[in-house]
Amino acid sequence: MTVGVGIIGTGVMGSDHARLLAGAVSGAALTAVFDVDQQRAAAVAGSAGSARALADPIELIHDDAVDAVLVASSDPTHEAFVLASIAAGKPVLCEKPLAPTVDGCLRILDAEAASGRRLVSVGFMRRYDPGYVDMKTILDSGEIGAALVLHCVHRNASAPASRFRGDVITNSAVHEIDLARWLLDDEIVAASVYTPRAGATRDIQILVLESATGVLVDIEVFVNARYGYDVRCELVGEEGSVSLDAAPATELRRAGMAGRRLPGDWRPRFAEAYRRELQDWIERLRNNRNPGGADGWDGYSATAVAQACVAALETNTRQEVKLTAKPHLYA
Ligand code: ISE
Repeated sequence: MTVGVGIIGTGVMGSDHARLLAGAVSGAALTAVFDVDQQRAAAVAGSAGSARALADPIELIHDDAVDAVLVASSDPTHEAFVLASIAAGKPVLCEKPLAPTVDGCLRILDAEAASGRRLVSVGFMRRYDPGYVDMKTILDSGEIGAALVLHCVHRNASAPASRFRGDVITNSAVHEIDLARWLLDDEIVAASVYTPRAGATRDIQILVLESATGVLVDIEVFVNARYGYDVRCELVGEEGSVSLDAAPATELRRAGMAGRRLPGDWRPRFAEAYRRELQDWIERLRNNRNPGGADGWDGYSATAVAQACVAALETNTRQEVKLTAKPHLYA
């Protein structure tokens, strides 16, 4: 069975997913796309064989050629499209965040629980990155003992001027928030946020998260680092540590220097993670298995922690994260 996928939103990520579905993922066919920019949608449809550009996102969700929906539109629109997909009984992979507000995420959890089926996946693609998977395997094997501290660095070369304050957390650091929960298999219970030079710039922030079992997570997120896209992390355990450096593994030596070339943004760095994420989504749909990767609960929990971080930033206080009881569907 080939899974027909419809994509809502064909900007940076939507068009990248379209390219992967059309050329690098087996068992899937891109059948329909929608974008508020109809020309952009038509161009993406044209580059992916027989896909049609539709004029209405809800029509796309209900289209007979669409077995599963991929939501890659702007963050505030996610909730409505995920809810409409659940109402249509169709599996939906939503780019992060599941919804920007905690209430929006809770409405999605309620709708999914009422449908009685696991339909929702959230695009926290780092869970599929071979380096992070290796880190988790090492931690789970017990080789470095119990986790104590997770240090993370997340730098973007640049970010639009409109992106400051909370967006730095909800759009960028949210990846590390999900990663920490997944790697440690633990929930985050409290958050504090610091900015250098008495808050003169909010392009760079340090988030300190506390997990339920007492692990500390520090995240430096810097959205205007200028020199390139740079994501690193080190997990310190009682008996050793495991670290993940910036890709690629190759080192260039010339003109008196040795180093790695850094990409301009996240797409080259996480290309394999995106491909594996989509392949796994399709494979599980074809075999009638529950989706893998981040589920609705993970999407909700990441947004709850991100919002606590935003409140910590705004109020300069340590914020506790209070999660609702985990619904049985996600047990
Ligand atoms: C972007 O939206 C992403 O999702 C990237 O993975 C992340 O590294 C970047 O900071 C975000 O702006």
